[in-house]
Amino acid sequence: MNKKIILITSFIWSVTLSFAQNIPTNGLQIWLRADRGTTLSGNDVAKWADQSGNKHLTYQNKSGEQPELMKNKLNGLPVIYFDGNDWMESTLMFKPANSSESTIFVVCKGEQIQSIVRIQDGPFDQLVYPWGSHGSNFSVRNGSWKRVPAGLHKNTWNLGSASSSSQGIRTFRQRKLIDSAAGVGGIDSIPLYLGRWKNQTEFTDAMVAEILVYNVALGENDHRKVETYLANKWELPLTPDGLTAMSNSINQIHLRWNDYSNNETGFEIYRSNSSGGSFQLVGTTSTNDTTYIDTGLMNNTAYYYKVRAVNSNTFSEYSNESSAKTLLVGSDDIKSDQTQLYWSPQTKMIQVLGLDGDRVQIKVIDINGCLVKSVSTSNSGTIEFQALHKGMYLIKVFDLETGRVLTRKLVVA
Ligand SMILES: [Ca+2]
Repeated sequence: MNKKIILITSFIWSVTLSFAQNIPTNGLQIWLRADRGTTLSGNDVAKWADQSGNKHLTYQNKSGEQPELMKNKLNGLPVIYFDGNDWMESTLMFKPANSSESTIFVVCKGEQIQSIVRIQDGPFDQLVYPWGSHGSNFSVRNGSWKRVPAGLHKNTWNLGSASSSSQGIRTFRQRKLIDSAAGVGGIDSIPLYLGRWKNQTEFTDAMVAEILVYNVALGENDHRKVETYLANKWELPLTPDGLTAMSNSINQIHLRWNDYSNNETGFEIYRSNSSGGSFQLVGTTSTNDTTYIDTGLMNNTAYYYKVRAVNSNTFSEYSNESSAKTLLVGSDDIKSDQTQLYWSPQTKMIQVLGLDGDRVQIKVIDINGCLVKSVSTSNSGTIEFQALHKGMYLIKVFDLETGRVLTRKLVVA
C-alpha cells in the first residue's frame, strides 16, 4: 500500500517535472505555482514562495488581506483565490532588460481579473497584466501609456500572456495573438504586487493557478514552450490555427486545421454566411480531429468558418476564418452543352470533348469513393488520358472559372 502511494507520488512528481523541463529560465524573475511553495495561515496564503530559483518572497501579513488556497480546483491541483480585498507584495524589484522587456504568463479565472500582476510603485512606470475593468488590457506606462486588449474572458479559465519590448507589446490568450502595439522603453526598476497595488481601487476577484514573470521578451519558441507547459499542466485547450475550407461538391465543404492541444474533448465548428458575420455552432468533433465535413449546404454558395478547441475547463480562442464556395448544380454540360465525356474501348482512353479553354479539373473516382486520377487542363477542344482498370467510375469535370460541374458514370469493361 505504502509502496503504491510512493509510486503514484513519484509518478506525479515526474510528470510535473517533465512538464516543466522545457521552460526557458533565461530572464525568469519569479515563478509562482499554486501547487507548490505556499505557507498557510488557516486556509489563507501568508507566503507564496518563488520557484524560479531567485528566492523572491511574496507575502501578505494582514490576515484579512491574504488570498485563500482552494484545494483540488483545476485538474486535481490547488489554486489561490483573491477575493477582491486580497493582495500580496513581493521582494522582487523588476528591472526590464533593455529598459523595455517583459513577458508575463497568468492562469486565472474570475469575475474581476484586473491587477493580478501589478508591477508598479507610483503613478508613472508600470507593467500591469491584466489591467482595467474585467482585465481588459495589458498596460505599460513609462511617462505615456500603452495599452492593448488582453482578450481574457470572465468566469472561465484563461491562459493569458503579455510581452513588451522596444519592438512592440503583445497579448495572447490560449496561444492566440490577441493584439499588439508599438514598442516601449525607458522603464526603471519597479516592485511587483499581486492582486492589487496596496489599497488602490483596482482589484482581483479571481482564482490564480500559476504566474511566471520574465524580464526579457521571450522569442516565439520560448513563449510557446511556457504556454504548452501551462496548458498541459492545467488542462487548458490551446487555439487551433491554419483552418482551410475547400469544396469540390455542390453541398459539402471540407475543413482542415492544426491541433495544438493534448486535452481538448473536441473542436467546435462555427459557420457564417458572411466574413466576420454571425457565426453559429454547426458541429463538434472528437478529440484530436483535424478535419470536418460540413454537409447539406446550398449549391453555389460561399460559407465562412472558424473552429475552437474546448474541454470542460474552458474554450480556446477561435482559429483564423476560412471560406469556400460550393459548386453550382451542373447540367450535363460545363459551359454550352458542348462538353462530353467518352471512354473509348478501342484506345483505352478517356476523352473529354468540347472544352472551351476554361481551367478545368477532371477527377476520376472509383466505386469506393477514392480519387484514382486527377487531370488539370485549360486546353480547348478535346483532351484524352489513359484509361483505367476494369470497373465502374464516376468522372467529374470541374470548371474552375464558372464553378460548373459535369458528372458522368463510366463503366470500363
Ligand atoms: Ca489534440
